[in-house]
Amino acid sequence: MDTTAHLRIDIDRLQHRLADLAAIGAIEGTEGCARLAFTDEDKAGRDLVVAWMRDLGMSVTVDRIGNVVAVMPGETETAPVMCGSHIDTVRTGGRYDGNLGVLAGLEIVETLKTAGITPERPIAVAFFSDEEGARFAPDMLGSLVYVGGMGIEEALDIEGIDGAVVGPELERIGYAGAAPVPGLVPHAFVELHVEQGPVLEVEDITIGAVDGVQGISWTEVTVTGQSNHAGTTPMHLRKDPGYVAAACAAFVRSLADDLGHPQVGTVGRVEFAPNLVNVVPASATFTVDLRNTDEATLQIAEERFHEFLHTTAEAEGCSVETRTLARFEPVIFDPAVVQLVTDTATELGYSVKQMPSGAGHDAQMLARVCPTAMVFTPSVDGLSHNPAEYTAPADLEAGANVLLHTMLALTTISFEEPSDG
Ligand code: HGY
Ligand code: MN
Ligand code: MN
Repeated sequence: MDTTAHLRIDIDRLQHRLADLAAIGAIEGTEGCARLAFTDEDKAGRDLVVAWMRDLGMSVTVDRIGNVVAVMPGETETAPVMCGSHIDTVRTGGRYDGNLGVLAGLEIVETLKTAGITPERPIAVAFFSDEEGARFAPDMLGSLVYVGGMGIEEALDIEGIDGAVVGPELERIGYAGAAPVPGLVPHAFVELHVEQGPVLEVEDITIGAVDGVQGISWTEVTVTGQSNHAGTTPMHLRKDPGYVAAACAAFVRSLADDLGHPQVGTVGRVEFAPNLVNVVPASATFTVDLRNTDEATLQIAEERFHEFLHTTAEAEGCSVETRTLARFEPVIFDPAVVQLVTDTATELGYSVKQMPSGAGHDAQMLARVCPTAMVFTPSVDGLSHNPAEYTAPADLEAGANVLLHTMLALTTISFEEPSDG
């Protein structure tokens, strides 16, 4: 007799935690919040979530890159089924991006404890450091280190957009933990996350069973020309990096249009120096974010961009330096776990579709070490990385219930080890 089939999460309790966390770094006049990685706001958010983890009687570990893993004991002392996400945000963050996946995990633990249920396997709830990568690139830094995709010394040396360095910032906020990396390999990993795009809402579907994540390419470009007088310098004598940056931004748009869906391209950060109204810039630094579900097409996009950049800069008499900030190939999630999410949503009476993720997520890193999938809930107007980000309570509840029952199923499912033959 399945004693857990009737279990459902408490949406009011989940929404209260979402609101309490969103109050840290709150963006005035909005529902959103700003907690860039390893800032004081991030520390305050971490301290609040760790306190909730401890209040739930979970054992909490902090590793060397500041990832936090809390564990609810199971009947057996085996590898845990893990859920989680991130609680750092971008500067124009919404209250659900990342936070939902972590707080729904705590809600699941509280639901089980309230029902007096001990799962067969331990249940772990994690938040990974610096998922956004907005202050310290690359994105998904904490989970990348957690799975051994980057060495800890290299990660601790990363310099941010404000000149701060990861290692000293972790020390400063008190999250330079002792737990080793790579971290404990979970039995399986499931991440609940808002879709951050329009698909579920447009198709009026409640749950996304996410089957993969598109490839990501982040490049920082620095174009150097010659600062000069904006009034006296004839146009044909200029070496204007500002013009090169602007031409590149326009090219990124036309490149995405030319390659067609699902190719996307964004110039999100631009800095001119000396950034003054009457000075032809000396230099321009900008970022290019290219993404595609197909690796070969993503490489074509990168090649075409770099060709345009160098041709344009050379014609303008400027020099160019580029730095790769992040480069992750597309990821396919474990079909068995994706199907489990799909079946669980259906059994709970929710409409569901299998779909890829346009955004990067910690799950794409955990997929390197264990069977992994994601659960999406709709984003109103497809909006995210915007304080007006919103998901309706009924959809939050649906996503958390699908996560609850997917996690419970995973505590009893064994994945046959890959055959040696
Ligand atoms: O950039 C991303 O896709 C994620 O929000 N870090
Ligand atoms: Mn996120
Ligand atoms: Mn995000």
